[in-house]
Amino acid sequence: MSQRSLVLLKPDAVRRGLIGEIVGRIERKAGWQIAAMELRTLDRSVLEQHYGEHVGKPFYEPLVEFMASGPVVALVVEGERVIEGLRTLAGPTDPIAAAPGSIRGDFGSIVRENLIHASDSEESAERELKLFFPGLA
Ligand code: IDP
Ligand code: MG
Repeated sequence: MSQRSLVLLKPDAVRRGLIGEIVGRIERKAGWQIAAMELRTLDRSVLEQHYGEHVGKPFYEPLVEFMASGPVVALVVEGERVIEGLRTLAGPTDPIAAAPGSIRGDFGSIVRENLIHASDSEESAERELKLFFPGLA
């Protein structure tokens, strides 16, 4: 079941020099391909659409501010069950609860600054890919 997922390496990952480490983990999964990858600084309107489901929650404003605080790396990852697989690779939202071996479990300690975003379903992936890579076939 080949799928596509949108991944963002968040500003903390870029600032801490973890791009290579995290992209390397994704690259080493058998059969997965990086279909697109770009360093970019996100503006508020993109973030408001991306995180629309969280509007009104107490963590929403600081999250949007954090995500706009520096460049992110946006990637499209393609391959067998990448949506579920990338969520497993990332670990759960709270890095302290994330198992060692996962990206969040190995490198994070703060919920907001949890290094990586990965689409959580096929519907989210479709919406997020359109938002971040509208030109992709
Ligand atoms: P996910 O990234 O694991 O899918 P979501 O619940 O969709 O997690 O939340 C989106 C992002 O918002 C998280 O990755 C994290 O950066 C931030 N976040 C979520 N819950 C909290 C919280 O309780 N405090 C601070 N930041 C949060
Ligand atoms: Mg989410």
